[in-house]
Amino acid sequence: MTDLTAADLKADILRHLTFTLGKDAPHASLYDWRMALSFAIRDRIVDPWFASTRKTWESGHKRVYYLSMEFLIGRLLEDATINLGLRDKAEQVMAELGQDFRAIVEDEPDAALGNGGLGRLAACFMESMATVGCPAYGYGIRYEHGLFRQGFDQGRQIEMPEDWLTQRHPWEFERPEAAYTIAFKGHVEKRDGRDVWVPGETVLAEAFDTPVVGWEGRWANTLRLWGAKPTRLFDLDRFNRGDYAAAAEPETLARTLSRVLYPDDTTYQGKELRLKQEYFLTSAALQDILRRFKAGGHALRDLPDHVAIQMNDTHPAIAGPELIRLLVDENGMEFAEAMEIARACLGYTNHTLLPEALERWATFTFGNVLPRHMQIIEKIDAWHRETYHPPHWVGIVKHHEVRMGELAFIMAHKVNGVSALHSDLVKKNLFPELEGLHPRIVNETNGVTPRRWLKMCNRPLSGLITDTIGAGWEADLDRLKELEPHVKKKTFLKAFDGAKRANKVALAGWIADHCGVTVSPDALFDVQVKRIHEYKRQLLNILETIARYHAIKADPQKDWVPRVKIFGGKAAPGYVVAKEIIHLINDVATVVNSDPEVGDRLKVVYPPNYNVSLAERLIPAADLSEQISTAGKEASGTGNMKFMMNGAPTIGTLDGANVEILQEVGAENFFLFGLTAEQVIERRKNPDHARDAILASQPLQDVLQMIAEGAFSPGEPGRYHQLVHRVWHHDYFLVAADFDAYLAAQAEVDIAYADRARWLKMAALNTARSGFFSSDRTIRGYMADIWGLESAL
Ligand code: 26V
Repeated sequence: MTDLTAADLKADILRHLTFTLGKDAPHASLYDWRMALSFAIRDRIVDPWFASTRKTWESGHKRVYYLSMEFLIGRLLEDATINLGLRDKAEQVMAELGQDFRAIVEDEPDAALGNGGLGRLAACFMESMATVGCPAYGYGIRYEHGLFRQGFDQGRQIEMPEDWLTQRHPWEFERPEAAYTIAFKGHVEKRDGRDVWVPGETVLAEAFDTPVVGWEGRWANTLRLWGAKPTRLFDLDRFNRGDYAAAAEPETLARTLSRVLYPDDTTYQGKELRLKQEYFLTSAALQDILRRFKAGGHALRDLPDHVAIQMNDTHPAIAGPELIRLLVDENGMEFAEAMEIARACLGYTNHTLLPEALERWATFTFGNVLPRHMQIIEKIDAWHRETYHPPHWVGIVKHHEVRMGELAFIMAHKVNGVSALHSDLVKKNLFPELEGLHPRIVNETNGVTPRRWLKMCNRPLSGLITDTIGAGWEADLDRLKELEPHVKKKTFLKAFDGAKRANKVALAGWIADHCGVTVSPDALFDVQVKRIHEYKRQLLNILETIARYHAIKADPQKDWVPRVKIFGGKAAPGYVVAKEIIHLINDVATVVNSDPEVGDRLKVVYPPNYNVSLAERLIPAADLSEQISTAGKEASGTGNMKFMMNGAPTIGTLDGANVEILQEVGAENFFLFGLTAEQVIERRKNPDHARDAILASQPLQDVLQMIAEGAFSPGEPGRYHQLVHRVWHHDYFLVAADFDAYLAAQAEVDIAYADRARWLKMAALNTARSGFFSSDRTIRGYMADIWGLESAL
């Protein structure tokens, strides 16, 4: 940790304000102060960063390369100050300079270079790899526009461009010298018996490095994001002919590659630009990896001793064929040896079982964009057939499609799922034949970084934890177990309650300011935040909300436990059904919140534009964590872990990592309901499962009738006819079948919440037993089981 004094820090900030920003303090804006502070903090990361790099070079330590199309990093300033042990000093110094630290922190744009879970996991992993001293590079794309900004127009989602890069990004270092040519298209020729790719297009990938510092600044790694640039800046011939717009075409074309993140993480579409982005990232990364490896003076056959490459889902699965191409075409290695080396280096993480999200490319598109890789893939497929004799329906290229899951599986020495249940389903349902031929599936249950998701976002609670068990739990999260003996003490529970309440009061203020809704901090804050998807069943939650509303109206005098239902999340722009659910939630909010008879008994709020920063605000203030996906569909979930750490019990199904949360926290501290993954499959065999469930449930009938009659769409009763029809007749995610069980579980929640002592104990035990879900534990698992390396600390 840096021993920088407050006076030093202040001098650094003022120096940057003057010499980097060119501003005189009396004229500096919030932006200027943020930049000055960020640069002063960044200066402090550089030392551990260089030291870590130097140490890795000198010891010849193996390195991990994490390839991901998404890194959902969020804001970096406060996180960096915390890991450097400078947070409180920074706050104090800024106050001395007349600046509000919180305002400065919140002025930073939220870097949303990812869709959801997969991208946020990559960001948590970067921080944990730095914390545990795992030498690593993250490789991704420096999207000019991250995930769209969400707004609501009369309850409907609208999408606006996100522009985090319109301001200067103080954390990155541009590396014009680290640039690689990325080729596309063209054809393959035979020359002297060798296959030679003659590309039709090229672009440049230029590196931008962001240092990622771990807890106490003991280690720092690099997040290297690639920006696309034209290999030829300008078409001078066209310019001279007076065609000025066309002259700039190469530039426009190239930049398109790193222009925008694909916002649809639910349905796979075989778009050429997406394939090009995937290859752009992967080829740049692999060229960089081989360059660094060669600079270390090693022979290529020793690559697996020095290099572990992790593919975050199949998006970078072209890494297999690309590595073979580089080894064979550019370094003269034989195919068989190249295969062996590539497989020893590569690992593949699967993050979804949803068939519609599994990547497959038409061989026509693939062969057109990457003709040489298409040849190599066919060769790999043939090699696999001849070596393992799989059944005829198993393979990489089938029905004129390249299946990226199979490609990734075959090219990796280890394949992993992201929770115990999910890994099991990957084995049994996704790759049963391949796993039978050559077993390689392991489990690495996800985790989240407790520095951001507890220490930073929940100061009242993390302060209490430190006061109770002492410092150091941040990097040794199992120590939260030491809270358990205190959970019996009234004084501790009271302090725990106080911390939660402080967060709820703060959130209530924010909701009043930003959503125009008044909520009582005494109400139970019931939170469901995640991408909107049918399988995540936000619909189940809003139907229960309507049932509650209906019941309150029927019996307003009953002793209701007041609730605030909080929703957050974006729908993919083309996902019509998800957008309809958003609209319904907003419509229900309008009706419920303006019903004077309901008052504080029920409120519904849906702040727009859920992102990492909003998660940091909502999760610490949550009383109840909604994790209600159809069993068998949520690979793991990571939001569920964040809620648990912050002392919010889960209402949830036996899905993803909920299973392990339940196991850790104990059934008495978890509101379990719903069909299991096996029962889901059984139930679907009855074609009338939804109808049967609806007819057996009066509350559900009432709810569906209210919606159908236009109770929430007064001017337009037909607005939700399709939605209601789908529940009756096409309820693939079993909302109806699980409805009554969910209602009952919610009633249990009310009873438990009304018993203050019982609730506080449950909440505190959730925090105390969340140690397993630190991403430090996850990373140590990958290091031991997949990457084969030890900490360099
Ligand atoms: C798929 C696609 C399809 C092609 C176009 C762009 C795109 C972008 C992302 C995805 C994959 C989404 C998979 C995903 O995010 N899975 C989530 O991973 C989390 C971390 O392992 C896990 O906690 C969630 O349960 C899982 O849904």
